[in-house]
Amino acid sequence: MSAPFRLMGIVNVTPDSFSDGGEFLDAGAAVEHARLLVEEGADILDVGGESTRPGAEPVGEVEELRRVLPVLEGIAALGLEAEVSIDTTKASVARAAIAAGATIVNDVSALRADAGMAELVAESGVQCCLMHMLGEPRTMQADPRYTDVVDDVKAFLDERMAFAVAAGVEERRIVLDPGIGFGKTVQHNLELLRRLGELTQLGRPLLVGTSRKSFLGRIAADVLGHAEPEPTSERLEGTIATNVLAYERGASIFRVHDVAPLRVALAVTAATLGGRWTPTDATTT
Ligand code: HH2
Repeated sequence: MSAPFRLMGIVNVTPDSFSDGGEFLDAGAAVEHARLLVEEGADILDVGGESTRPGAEPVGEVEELRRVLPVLEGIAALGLEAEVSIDTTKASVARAAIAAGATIVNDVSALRADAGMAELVAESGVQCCLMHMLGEPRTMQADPRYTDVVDDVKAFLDERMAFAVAAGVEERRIVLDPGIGFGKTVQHNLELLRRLGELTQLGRPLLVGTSRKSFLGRIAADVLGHAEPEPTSERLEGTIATNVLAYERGASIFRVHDVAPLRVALAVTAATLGGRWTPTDATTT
């Protein structure tokens, strides 16, 4: 039986991503990283050429294409057993990525940033992830406020889904994402995870991205008695805890940097919640 969840491995081709900026800027290194992620069990590779970390400056279309296209082409040439997703808010970048084999558009603006994006997704028949973000990356962490963060995010996702469907995107191709860390305080992130089940009422698969995010570094530092947030390399425990919880509350796609440990953690969670475990190799007991 195939796993009841999908792992989306992160391939950032940026100089400034919050956790792995600059590591895979070279196309060859990024493609090799993608290959390793698939070997570890990634079902989807999410390729992005523009950082969306808090305070990040926007990247122009030419530069974004220069970063991601050789990587997308390199991944396609390897013929990996994974779907490819393009993490972009620009229709031109998404179009080129689709031509290079991407089958998912991961738009953190939920089709708001580029007037041409909805039409592109509709006509190309790709899947599309609609994510909640309050404000824009440059300013989103400046005092975000909600009436009720879960109700507000839910209403937003419902509205964006209706927008996408009205633009001709088939509902069955839409995935929804509460946008952990995008215009949210630590409390907002925790509340969204605690009540994630409420978002399943929207009737679409839920994607979550908590991997190595700063709220995990802040909680870990508090526990350990450190003054500064734990570095991104030390946030695996929090990443596992939040993804396990999100699975239990109905999420099915997990956007992560560390595919291998998350695959094991989620497989154990799924087996525990299901009350049974069927070994892949029948000789194992
Ligand atoms: N988070 C990031 C980027 N893209 N897409 C979705 N759907 N959901 C997320 O939570 C999400 C996302 C930020 O993480 P990362 O790519 O590691 O960092 P950066 O934006 O700095 O490149």
